[in-house]
Amino acid sequence: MAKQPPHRDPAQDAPHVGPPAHAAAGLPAIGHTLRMAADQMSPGRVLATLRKVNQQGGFDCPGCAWPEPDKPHLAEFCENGAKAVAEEATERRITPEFFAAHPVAELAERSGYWLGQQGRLTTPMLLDEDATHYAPIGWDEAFALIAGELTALGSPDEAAFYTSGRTSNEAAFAYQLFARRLGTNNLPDCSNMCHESSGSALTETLGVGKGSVSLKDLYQADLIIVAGQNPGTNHPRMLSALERAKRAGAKIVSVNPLPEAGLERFKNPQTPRGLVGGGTKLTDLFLQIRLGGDLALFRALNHLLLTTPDAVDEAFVAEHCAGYREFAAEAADLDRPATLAATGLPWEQIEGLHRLVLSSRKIIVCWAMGLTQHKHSVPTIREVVNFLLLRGNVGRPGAGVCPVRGHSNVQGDRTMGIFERPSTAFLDALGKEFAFEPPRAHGHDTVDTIRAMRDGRVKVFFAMGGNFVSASPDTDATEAAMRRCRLTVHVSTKLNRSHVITGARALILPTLGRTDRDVSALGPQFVSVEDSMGMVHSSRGGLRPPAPDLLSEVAIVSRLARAALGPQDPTPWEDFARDYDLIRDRIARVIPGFDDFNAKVRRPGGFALPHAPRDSRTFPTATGKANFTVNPLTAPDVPPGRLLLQTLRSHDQYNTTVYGLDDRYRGITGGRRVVLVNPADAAELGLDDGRFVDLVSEWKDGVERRAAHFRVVHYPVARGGAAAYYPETNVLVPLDSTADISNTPTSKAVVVRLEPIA
Ligand SMILES: Nc1nc2c(c(=O)[nH]1)N[C@H]1C(S)=C(S)[C@@H](COP(=O)(O)OP(=O)(O)OC[C@H]3O[C@@H](n4cnc5c(=O)[nH]c(N)nc54)[C@H](O)[C@@H]3O)O[C@H]1N2
Ligand SMILES: Nc1nc2c(c(=O)[nH]1)N[C@H]1C(S)=C(S)[C@@H](COP(=O)(O)OP(=O)(O)OC[C@H]3O[C@@H](n4cnc5c(=O)[nH]c(N)nc54)[C@H](O)[C@@H]3O)O[C@H]1N2
Ligand SMILES: [Mo]
Repeated sequence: MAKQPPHRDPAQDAPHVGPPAHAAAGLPAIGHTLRMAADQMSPGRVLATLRKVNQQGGFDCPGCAWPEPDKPHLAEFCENGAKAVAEEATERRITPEFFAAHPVAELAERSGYWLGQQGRLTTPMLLDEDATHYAPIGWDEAFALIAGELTALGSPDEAAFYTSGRTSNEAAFAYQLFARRLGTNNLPDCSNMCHESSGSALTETLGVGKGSVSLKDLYQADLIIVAGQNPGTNHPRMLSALERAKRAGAKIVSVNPLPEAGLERFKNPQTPRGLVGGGTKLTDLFLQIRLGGDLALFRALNHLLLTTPDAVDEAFVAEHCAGYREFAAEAADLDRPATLAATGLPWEQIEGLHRLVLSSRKIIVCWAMGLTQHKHSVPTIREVVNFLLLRGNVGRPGAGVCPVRGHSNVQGDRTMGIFERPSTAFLDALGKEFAFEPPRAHGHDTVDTIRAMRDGRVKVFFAMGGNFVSASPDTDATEAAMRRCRLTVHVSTKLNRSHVITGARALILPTLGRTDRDVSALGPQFVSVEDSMGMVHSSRGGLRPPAPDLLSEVAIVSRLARAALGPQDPTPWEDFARDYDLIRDRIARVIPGFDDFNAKVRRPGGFALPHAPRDSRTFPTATGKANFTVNPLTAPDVPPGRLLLQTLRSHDQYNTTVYGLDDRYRGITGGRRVVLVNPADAAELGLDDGRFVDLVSEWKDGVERRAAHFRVVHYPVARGGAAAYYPETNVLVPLDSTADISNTPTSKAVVVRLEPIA
């Protein structure tokens, strides 16, 4: 088994701890942005690039999926978006000489940070069987090699096609078509580890697995509850929207085990007040909930609403909802001690929120990974839906569900059919358009793909972007599974760990990113993306690509499809690669809401996809109504002497891409191997601040999972919980510890013991 990269290189990882910040952005963010960008690019390129982020006619920020306002600010990007752009637009290059100089075994010992710092990939590279180094390979040879391996499989289901959420709509549509023409629904994606719990809960209850609000709704809301999300770091532009809502009179409640600086106060760098003044206080009520306590909180709120006269919108419930009677019967009782234990909140705070709810006509609940990565995530989000339905807060202005998506096009990829469990309607439409019979059996999601590779049932692993071995749970198990494959292939912009933990043979196929100019034989092409609020718009990169013969993702899929499916396949792959309009014409015919796609996508600002609950209060569920559900109280069970660990993001990373070693708002600099522990818990465990510990995860399979050498930081996290960064801690997340129904790894709930290092 591959050794994990060095546990601690004192020069690289020596965390310093200062006081956490109480406000986000402001002047320091601007300075930080420019320094990071200048590190990767010349000043002219910095300006040329940042000027085009999120502007009409420019490119979609490869950072998060937060929507652009109608009239984008001249600098409609944020510190962290700028880092994402700089990471991609860097002028550093990885050439064949780099691979000749570094054996793969050596690269596997390097940190992910180091790998990412080497620059953009420029040449297709092959690691042949028993070779020690990657060597250059031509594009045609590479496609022939993959086609050969695919053809040799006993069944197309022995291949899996992963997608990370940056892939454009056009590339995603072509990619899923290729997989299905080949004959498999094995289309795992990063969403399986991300908002799958939201999709599952929302599809069952509302009939659409996406958010129901637009930016305009946020500006009109009376109350916005932000639960399990750290927008100051992960969706910084959301703070501008919250600020605007706040100034229009909204109250904001944050529900989080950590006091996150961005939610406390926001210094908008686009306004004079934000640059030199005190900024805007955002949070009116902070509920410092225990990890996994949200189901208990929303159940308690629902109980209070049900027992308050006139609190329920009875007309809405009668006309639009099903399952109310069963739900109300179950929620009539409240186990107050269990609620207090699960939430860790004083009862008065829950009552305080109840009062705020009663005085608010229009309510929005926003959430992200703090709600989706628990064993009971689907019931938790269903209970959030119950809460909103009770007072008719779905399908009218200023109200609704707002799962805040992660990757910039993760929502669009799913809309395009990147899903291991596609609907019958989708497959029927796809089959009709392309005159074939798509496979009907469900495919593997991310966790099942790992199991299948481990068991030898999947032999070819192909990834459209992402960093599968570092993003997936149970790093050692996942790496062992990858190594069992016949062939692993990565279409990537940057080098990462998944390229050096390989199957018997491996390919790296370099590709264009969002910022790069994409010119086909026909001329300049553009792509499209869908944001977290269902707006679709175009994205056009403007930079000279890092190497002359880089292919776009669309071109890679098209040429691979031709090689693997043969000349007899009637799909016009060559035309698709030349002219993305032709792909969009097909999307328009297969996917609802995309009619007239080519015209609508050219409108400034793009267009909104239909959303039945939002648009017409109709609910395409099994009952034809919005469904109340019964969700018994459950909360994580942590044995004495143990803590529940959540794995989260620092301010200087984008998922597995580490930009730097600081987490500015949390006061941590110069290192990432830290574990945040409440001082009272630390005292009970006898752990002084500054002590070094190993994190050891305890799971019922008895396997010891250990992440070595973390500095204990006394930090105001909710009691009983701890926090440390992903991906260093993925080694601790057991493969089989997943959410019920959605099968999402429980990245926010890992039982650990902290073993002091002598
Ligand atoms: N700069 C930057 N931007 C990003 C990303 C990035 O890595 N860097 N990643 C992108 C992606 S793919 C995603 S999915 C999003 C992720 O966005 P977030 O979900 O904000 O990311 P996390 O860092 O995982 O933070 C989880 C938050 O939930 C809280 N939390 C954890 N457990 C619980 C719980 O049980 N209950 C409650 N109420 N809160 C809890 C944590 O304290 C933390 O504040 O961001 C996207 N944007
Ligand atoms: N423990 C723990 N694990 C987690 C999470 C957690 O909170 N805790 N979060 C989960 C979540 S929410 C997510 S979304 C996943 C993320 O999982 P992934 O999406 O698989 O991981 P990323 O780190 O975003 O992928 C980064 C790589 O994508 C490639 N890339 C970047 N841009 C492009 C592009 O335009 N095209 C192509 N082809 N490649 C590109 C680069 O090579 C880069 O190295 O991780 C999950 N894993
Ligand atoms: Mo995500």
